[in-house]
Amino acid sequence: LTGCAGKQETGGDSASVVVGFSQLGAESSWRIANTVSMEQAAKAAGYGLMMENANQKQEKQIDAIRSFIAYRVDVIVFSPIVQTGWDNVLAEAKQADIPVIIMDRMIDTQDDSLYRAYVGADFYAEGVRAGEYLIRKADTLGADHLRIVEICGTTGSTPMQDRQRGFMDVIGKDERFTVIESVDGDFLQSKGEECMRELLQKYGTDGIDVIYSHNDAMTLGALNVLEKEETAGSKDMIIITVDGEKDAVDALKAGKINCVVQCTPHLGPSVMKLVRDVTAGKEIPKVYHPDEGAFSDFDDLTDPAVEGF
Ligand code: GYE
Repeated sequence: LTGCAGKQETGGDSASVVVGFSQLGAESSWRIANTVSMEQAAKAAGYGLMMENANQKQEKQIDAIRSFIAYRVDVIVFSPIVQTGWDNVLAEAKQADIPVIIMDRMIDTQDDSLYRAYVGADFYAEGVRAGEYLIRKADTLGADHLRIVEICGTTGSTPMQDRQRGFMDVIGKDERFTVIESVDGDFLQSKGEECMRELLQKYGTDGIDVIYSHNDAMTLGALNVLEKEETAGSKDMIIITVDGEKDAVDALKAGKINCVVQCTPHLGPSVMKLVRDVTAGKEIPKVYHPDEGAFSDFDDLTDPAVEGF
């Protein structure tokens, strides 16, 4: 087992399937819940899970995938931090005849024989939901000029690109809306705070009407900054966020956030079902998107279905 020191193995026995899982990091509650979902689903299926956490470094993910190939795991699962730069290592996996399942974020490649399946959210649809909420809100308020700041996730990642594209496709041609700035918050709460501080310095609370943030961690960071500001008498901004972690849903119920677009981290069971089918030699679907929706201040927020993860 050279080169496999420090890997975490759970469940299964020597006769069972071993899944090599490269997680991209631990940047948010979403990610942590996703890791737990993978661990629990592997355990429930009786599979060994060899997991490596890359701490937001693509090179570490590539190293992990190479070590899974060397170890000859049965299936490789990974959540790519960014979209590009995977072709070589995936060609090595293919060469070694090890099926690859991409989970959560997607890759950008010309050769879709490099992976067997993709399981993850339709991030474009999430961006569309965020935009549709904003249109409805503007209609309700009768607003004719709304200045938007966008706090983006990790540059080059699928959720960042598609949440932006979906949103812009809905609001971009509507003259009531101007995106005055898009900043990179890297999906981190600390960066969300930093971005909000800088945006406030530049525009003041009076210069910003809408915050569209690509994940809850950054939104909660921004809220921390705004809450301090509020004591100095700031106005109400329309805040739209994505994920649906408990703290964000609670903030929605408390009236601090206006819309939470859902993105489920609970992908483990779907992934393990594909692992079962692919190791049994069955055909598997190439793309699987979980069902998702959104909660907002247009909904009855006392409904028990309005719940975070
Ligand atoms: O929205 C964010 C996390 O890739 C969908 O990554 C995931 C995103 C999620 O850091 O909170």
